[in-house]
Amino acid sequence: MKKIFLSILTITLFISCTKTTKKEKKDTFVVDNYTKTEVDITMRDGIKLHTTIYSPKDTSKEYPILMQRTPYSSRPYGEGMKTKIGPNVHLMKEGNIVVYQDVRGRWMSEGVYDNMRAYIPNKTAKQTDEVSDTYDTIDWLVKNVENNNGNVGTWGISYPGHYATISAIDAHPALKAASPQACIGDFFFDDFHHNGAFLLSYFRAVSLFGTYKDTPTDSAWYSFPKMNTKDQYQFFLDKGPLSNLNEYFQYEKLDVKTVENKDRIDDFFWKEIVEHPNYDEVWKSKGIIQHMDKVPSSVATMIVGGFFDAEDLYGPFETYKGIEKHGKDNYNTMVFGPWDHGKWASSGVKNSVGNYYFGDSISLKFQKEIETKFFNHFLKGKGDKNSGLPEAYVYDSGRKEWKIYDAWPPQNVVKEAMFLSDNQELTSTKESSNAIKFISDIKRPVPYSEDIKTVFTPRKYMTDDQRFAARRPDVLVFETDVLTKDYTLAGDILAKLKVATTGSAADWIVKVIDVHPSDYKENNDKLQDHLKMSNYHLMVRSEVMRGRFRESFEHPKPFTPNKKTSVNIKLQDVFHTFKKGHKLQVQVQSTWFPLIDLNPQTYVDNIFKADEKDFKTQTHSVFTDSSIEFSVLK
Ligand code: PG9
Repeated sequence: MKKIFLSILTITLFISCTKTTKKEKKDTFVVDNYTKTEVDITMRDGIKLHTTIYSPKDTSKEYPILMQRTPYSSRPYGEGMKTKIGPNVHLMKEGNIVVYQDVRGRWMSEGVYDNMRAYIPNKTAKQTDEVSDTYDTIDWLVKNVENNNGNVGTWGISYPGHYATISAIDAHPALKAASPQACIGDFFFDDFHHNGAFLLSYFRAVSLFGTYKDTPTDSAWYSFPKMNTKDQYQFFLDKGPLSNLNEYFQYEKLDVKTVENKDRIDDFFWKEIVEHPNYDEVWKSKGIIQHMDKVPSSVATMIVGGFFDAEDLYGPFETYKGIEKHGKDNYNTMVFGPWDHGKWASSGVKNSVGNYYFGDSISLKFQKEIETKFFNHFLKGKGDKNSGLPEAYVYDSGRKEWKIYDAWPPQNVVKEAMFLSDNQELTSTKESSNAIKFISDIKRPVPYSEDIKTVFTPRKYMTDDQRFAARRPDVLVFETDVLTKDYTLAGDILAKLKVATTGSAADWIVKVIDVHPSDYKENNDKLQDHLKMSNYHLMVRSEVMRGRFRESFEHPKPFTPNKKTSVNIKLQDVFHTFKKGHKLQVQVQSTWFPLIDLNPQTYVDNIFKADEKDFKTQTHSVFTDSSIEFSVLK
């Protein structure tokens, strides 16, 4: 017995030592193979941007420069080194010069930060923006970094993805490849707003970008409002009007104790959000999609996104489509997989979004066979259009398989309408134009998630089971019969609602759901305990339209009470096969809390300044000549 115990102990010790050695080995690759230098590169206006350069120790050959510009820091500064550098481990191990830069006004860089700093066309010699900062940085790098081969690539996810898009505008001639990934296109349609509704679920993230700093710093100068609860639904319901959140943006009162001046705001980003509720020049000037005509054909682009990305969907789709539209001679491709925000960079084998499992090694395959190939072709290889990569590499989230197309959306897509008919039916023909009514109770708004939690940014809800909502009287449900054959959506979805309200303001939310059969069994270890995949109502796509913006995001207007009114909502592209035996379901509702803020349901000029008295429960109607126009793959 004793011998057996000792041998088990020996084996256990051996395994743990091996693991430690293996883990330590993996984590020292950068230290073993790269040197790190930090420089402050001077921009044309004299501001210095802190730049960290990882160069291969093997100086017998030349390497491209892979650069990421970020507001999230190039840490570690000084002694330490990152354990992973570059877009993925393959590019790290093959050897590239990898550069990280703190953008103007962030972390160790000088200057004043501006969220989504507006691009200035035809700048004077001393005018600067992120395009000129990128140009000046690349110019310095190719002239000063040893062993570089004169070719530069940029990449980044989310905000860094936005700066990768920026890099391609009026690009430096050394820039040969850019991969904007989950790239922010416009803060009125990405992240903080969706079609004018404020993402209340981003409440804690505001301070990340709205706290002033006037000197370079290697440690965080901002802090986050303390909610002191795990129940964000109740927290925000109790808070009431958005103006009650101002007190969280008075720096010395981030942990709210007493409130002197209810309306004082120190956070410059919260101030911007509050003072600019409409799509005015402030937001317009910061949107980058309008400048996709300034991406020269000398820069190859690969736009990457996740079909279930809760943060940035508008950005990557519109960036790809914008370059397609203007850059007829550009090499411009897209990759969209079954991912949430940035998951394609994960080293994990199992690919799930929330409760829903898509398969193994999906991210790893992308990193090895697509992303690495893209950069090597344009930075080390021939650099012509024969990259061997497809125009569109997209994952059918219903069939759970990759497909390639020579255009996105695919050419063999047709628009097909389904009508929101009586008896909770989705029908291919308009049956009537009756009004289906529901009470939109601002004291009991529809939750966007069943989970009791507080988020920094929303994520998991994108594939959450929607049965909890389907069983509420203020969520209208419409569905097909059980499908007798596969039905594939490939492209955007346009909800053409005919609605009315007893009030003068309302939000409209549309969700497209894949209802799985009751005998569906693919349970997985990510599934929350109270759920089973049997009859799972998978949310495939969802979107909100703040009704005041139905005709114009710049010039909002009230509803006339009880008047039938058209509200169109564009839902971002999907690629999903509703398989035979499943049903396609559409849900329509008017609150989605606290993903988005509560609409007072009476018209006020600025919801961020609404009072308690403005919030009223109303009765809304959806008419059965409302339709949903799908992009159907034939
Ligand atoms: N787009 C993401 C984000 C922006 C702003 C706040 C929080 C998240 C991102 O950059 O990850």
